[in-house]
Amino acid sequence: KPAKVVKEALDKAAEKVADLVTPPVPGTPGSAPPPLDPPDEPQGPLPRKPDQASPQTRSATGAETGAPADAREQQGEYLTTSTGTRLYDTDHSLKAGARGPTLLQDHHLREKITHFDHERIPERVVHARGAAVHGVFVGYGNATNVCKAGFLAEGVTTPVFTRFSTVVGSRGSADTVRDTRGFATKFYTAEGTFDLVANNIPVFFIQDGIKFPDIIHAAKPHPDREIPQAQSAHDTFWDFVSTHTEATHHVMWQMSDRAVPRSYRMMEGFGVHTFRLVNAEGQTSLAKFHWKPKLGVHSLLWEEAQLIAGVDPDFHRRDLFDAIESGAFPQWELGIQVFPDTPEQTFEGIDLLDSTKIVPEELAPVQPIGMLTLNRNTTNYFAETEQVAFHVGHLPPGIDVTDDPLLHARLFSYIDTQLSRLGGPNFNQIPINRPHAPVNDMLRDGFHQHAVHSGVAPYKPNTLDGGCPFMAGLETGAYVEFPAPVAEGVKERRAPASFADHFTQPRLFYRSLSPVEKEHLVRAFTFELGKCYEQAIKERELRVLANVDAELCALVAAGLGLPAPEATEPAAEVAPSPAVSQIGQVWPPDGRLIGIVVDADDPASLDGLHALRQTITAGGMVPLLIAARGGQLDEGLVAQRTFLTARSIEFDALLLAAAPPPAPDAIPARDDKAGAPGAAVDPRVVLMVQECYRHAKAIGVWGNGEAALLEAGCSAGDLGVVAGETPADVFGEVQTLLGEHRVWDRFPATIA
Ligand code: HDD
Repeated sequence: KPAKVVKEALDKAAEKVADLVTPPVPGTPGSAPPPLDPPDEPQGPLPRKPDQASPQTRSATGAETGAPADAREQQGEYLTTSTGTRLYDTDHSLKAGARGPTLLQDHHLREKITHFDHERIPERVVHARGAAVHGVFVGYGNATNVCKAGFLAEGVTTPVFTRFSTVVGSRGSADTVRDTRGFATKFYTAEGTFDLVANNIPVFFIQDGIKFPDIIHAAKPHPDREIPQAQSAHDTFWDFVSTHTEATHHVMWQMSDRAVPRSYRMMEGFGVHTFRLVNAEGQTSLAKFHWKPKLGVHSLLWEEAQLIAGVDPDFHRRDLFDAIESGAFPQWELGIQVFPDTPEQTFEGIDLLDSTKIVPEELAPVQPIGMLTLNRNTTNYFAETEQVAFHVGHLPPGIDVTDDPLLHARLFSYIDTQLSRLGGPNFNQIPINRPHAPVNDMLRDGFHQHAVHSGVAPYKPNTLDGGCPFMAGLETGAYVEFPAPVAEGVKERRAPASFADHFTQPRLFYRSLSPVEKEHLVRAFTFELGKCYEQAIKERELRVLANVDAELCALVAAGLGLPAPEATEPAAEVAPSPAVSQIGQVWPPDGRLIGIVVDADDPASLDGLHALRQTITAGGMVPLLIAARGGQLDEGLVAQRTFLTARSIEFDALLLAAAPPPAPDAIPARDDKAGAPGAAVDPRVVLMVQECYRHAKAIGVWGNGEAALLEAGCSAGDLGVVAGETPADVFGEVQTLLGEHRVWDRFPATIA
């Protein structure tokens, strides 16, 4: 009898489950509205876009895994639990009846929510906001006389992963804030990973790493209200740098255009420290690493950067991903400045162990030694960009450290930070961090251990595992620290006397800038100090600037409405370093975005656009048609932007093929203003022209376009405004103007 009862209960339950598993018939009472176009059975994975390959992976012991073992296709599989049990419903928790309480036994519910609760990991304490992509590095072979690292040999191709970042902001902060940019590259070399953890500014705030928490605490938002986000324009930052004058050189770069790059693709990178290179004969040289972008170094204007922070906070990461997706792969040459490895470790009187000093490129030219090409976007931001872990101590044989006290603190800090960020000591087993060189370490166990180590003797010496692993020697590729002499002396907390000059190089920087760059720098200082509340901080920073350059100090003081103090330090004369300036050269316009305003209702404004688009694309640039509405305009011509979605900041140059009347969604201005009801031109087009003009961008006009130009208060005779009968007449000259990035002469600087 009991057996019969059990069977009946089971049969009943089976019926219920069958009910549950049968999908409800859409449209029947009680059923939810059907999702839009749902696939009703598992499908094969969608074809990948070429840039969506998974990260290269190796097993934890370095063996190739072939198809990435950790890659998980989402499409085409049944939904399962994390242990592989197939699921029939993920939308409803298991309840005692449709309106009853949720049951604790619902493993899927608990697993799903628990995992979600733990999805976030601590963001990086600095450089939290970043974007990263894959690429390759090819050595030129000319560095082998100074460095034996195999990846620098001629034609050797090394996979790389490069992460760009801002320093101060949180993960969700805007890209275009005024800040130093990180430029960290992981080279997966055959001799072990090399991480070049660089910045886009060649000097650092501090000379000794023990001060890193101080500068970062000062730069981060105020501890009481946690504002401002990702800004240096606040009291604690200026309080610190005005009292800590070794920061002055870095502050000068940070107030310059370098701190608001136009694109990650248009930034230089600097290893900052001096490294020691060792060649195959064991001879050493000292060297500084540089990244030189193929597209030149270009910046945003401050007003643009501020607008972008609101209009498109993802501007830099979008730019990088779009460029790579369109096949415009950004490139940089890796270069080195090489210095003799003398006991003094100075060059032309400059202390090579002082990370607040540059060696002007005019004194020690940057010699190109290889080419970096970034050519593949990430597949999964978290798995790759968030979990990548760089370390300045990841060095291959041939590259060694010097005694720079900033570098030494970094050698400790980077491994330590990953322990809390990535949850344990096995972070180098995460796919993006796995070396491409074979790994045979004796590190064991710990959180998130992925390797299944065999053997019983992870110690040395041993006999039980046949003495394995063995030690390599110089001939078998061992990393042998160069036996550099250790400075004689006593233990002391003191900097060398040569670190004491805090003003000569800031002066060198200022005097090396072109007038327009000086003007931007003055405005940046005035803006940032103008945001401080404490009068004493502003006055103290003016005293710092007085020791840099009297003109700079006077201009900033005038902007703040304060008296300019006198210098208190003797000012050494300096020879300018033109290499520091980013203006005055001509660069390829590749990857620039060209906005073209057309009138969807005026077919004449589309004349010649097919050919124009081809010319722009063939020149490596991206044409974007802007019209009152989206969609098809003509055969093969689609409006990619509308007056609602477009803003001037997206375009490097603006072309006007029309003067479109106000669209129905335009907000009318006051009757006497441009864009008022009945006004000739849509107010957003007028604004676009005015902003492009203010931001010294090239403007091209033909056909009715001139009417839009006039409505914006500009004219065909203005500098950098190119007028003609047809697109073909106009674009050539616009492209030439783009080579200099902006029409700098439109607003001549007031500084000499
Ligand atoms: Fe640092 C991250 C660059 C000094 C401690 N640093 C970090 C990143 C870059 C730099 C590009 C982001 C790496 C990534 O994308 O994951 N840092 C520099 C440069 C420095 C410098 C060029 C000076 C020349 N850093 C520095 C010092 C210390 C640190 C002096 C500590 C004593 N840096 C860190 C860190 C971070 C970091 C806390 C945060 C996340 C990480 O390391 O992985 O350990």
